[in-house]
Amino acid sequence: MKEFDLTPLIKRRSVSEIVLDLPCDETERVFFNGYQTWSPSHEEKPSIAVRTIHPLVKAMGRPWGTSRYGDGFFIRTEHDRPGMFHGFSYFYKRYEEEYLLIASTDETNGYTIFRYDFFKSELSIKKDAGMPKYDQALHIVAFRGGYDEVFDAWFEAAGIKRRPAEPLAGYGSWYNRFTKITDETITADLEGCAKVLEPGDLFQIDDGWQVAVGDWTAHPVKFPRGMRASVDDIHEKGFKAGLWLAPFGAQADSQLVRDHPDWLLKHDGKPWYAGSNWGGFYSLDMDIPEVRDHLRGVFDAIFNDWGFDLVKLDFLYAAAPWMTKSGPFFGESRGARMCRAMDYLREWCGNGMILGCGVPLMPAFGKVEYCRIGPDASLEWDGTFIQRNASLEYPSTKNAILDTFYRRGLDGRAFLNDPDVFFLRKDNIKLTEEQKDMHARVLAQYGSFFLTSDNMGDYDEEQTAHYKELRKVWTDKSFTSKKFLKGLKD
Ligand code: 9PG
Repeated sequence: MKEFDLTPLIKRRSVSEIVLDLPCDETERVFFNGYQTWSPSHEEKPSIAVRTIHPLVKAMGRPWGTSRYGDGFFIRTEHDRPGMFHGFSYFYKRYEEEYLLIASTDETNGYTIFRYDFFKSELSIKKDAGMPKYDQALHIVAFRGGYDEVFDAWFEAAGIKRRPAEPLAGYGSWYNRFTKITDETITADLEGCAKVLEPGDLFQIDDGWQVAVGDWTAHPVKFPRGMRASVDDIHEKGFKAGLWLAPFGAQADSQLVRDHPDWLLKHDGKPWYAGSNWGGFYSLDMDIPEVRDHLRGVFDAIFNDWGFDLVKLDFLYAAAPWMTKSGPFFGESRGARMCRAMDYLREWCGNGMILGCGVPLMPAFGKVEYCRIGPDASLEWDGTFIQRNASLEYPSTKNAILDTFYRRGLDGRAFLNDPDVFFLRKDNIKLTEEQKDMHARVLAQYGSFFLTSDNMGDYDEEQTAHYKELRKVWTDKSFTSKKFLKGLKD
């Protein structure tokens, strides 16, 4: 496919920015890719006001770092202003089935940030560059055509190939028991899964197994047998074993923070607080050689001593909130830093499979086998009132469905998309039967990961049959209705 020539649209340009004259009308839609995994990434009517966090709420959330999950601490937006959009690494506008895709071919020198002003008909494309000693240039391409055509052309032009991997179905422990997992609950869930899942499926242990975030050893009371014993049990049932961790995070009350306060990433001389989870956590500075040695050792234990097949690497955004402020990479941009973090992870994990999560997407392209492409599924349809208003990256089944659909172009090109889990259970869930079914069908159709977080041992015959039917949709991609978009969107 031939590149689309943007030259006639250029209003102004410099090395690191292009401003295009790009009128849009109400019959067209624009797509902006959110900062990271959990960020809303939807097609929108160009004249609407997208959701932003109220400035007062943002200020109130400061002690909890509520804007540090997303780009709210470094991107300025005007609250409630219609016709203003921004996003990262790729953008498209659509008229019916024709797409104009403008996308970055290289983020190793920084993020490509798209900002659109509908009322001015202006699209600015700007490199979030580092200091002048680093390449400041935009690297973009544009294509016009059908959805798959333009995405194929982009990945071809960028020379990005996904890592070979197979789609995975299975179970993840988070969305039922959350951190309240123990050797007993894992064993019980494993027995339940063995009744419904198939050999080769994934059984993934999520947050809650460790002593603390930062202290990546099995919790001695919750997992007295150690993690190797769980892996052996999982393998015995014929499943692949997965383990969650947040390698660039350290919770405030961890042993790591007590022993090595010097390992924390500093910003303006203070440790960078990366979010409120686990009573608050900090970022580790990967430019400290001891931090890299430590993490290399953590992955060595997980893959080689304990025998896990896959790691779910979460809260990865914490590695690169700012331009690098010290060390040999002084002055590199935040996007460059994030790309480098992904290279380290790839190196430390060797050929072990990685599921990326909480990560700016393009730095993960071709680096991880699987990547979460949306927010956490929530037990209520659209999160809680506080969650909805505090952050854009909040757990929401509704937003999980939308991101799954609107980021489907990445699936099988950048990595295999993980749209997060679905639910068929009847207890500990506030979704209606209809919502659960629609959610599961959209995930089955547009995702390559197909996990539930139910205790499958509790499924009755009807639920088991429902699971099997959905699983067939997942393998055959036989669900075609787009009715779910009605009611979620215009
Ligand atoms: C474990 C969980 C699960 C889940 C991940 C991630 O914006 N937030 O406050 C926010 C917190 C947690 C979170 C997502 C967003 O969940 O996506 O699958 O592994 O961590 O702690």
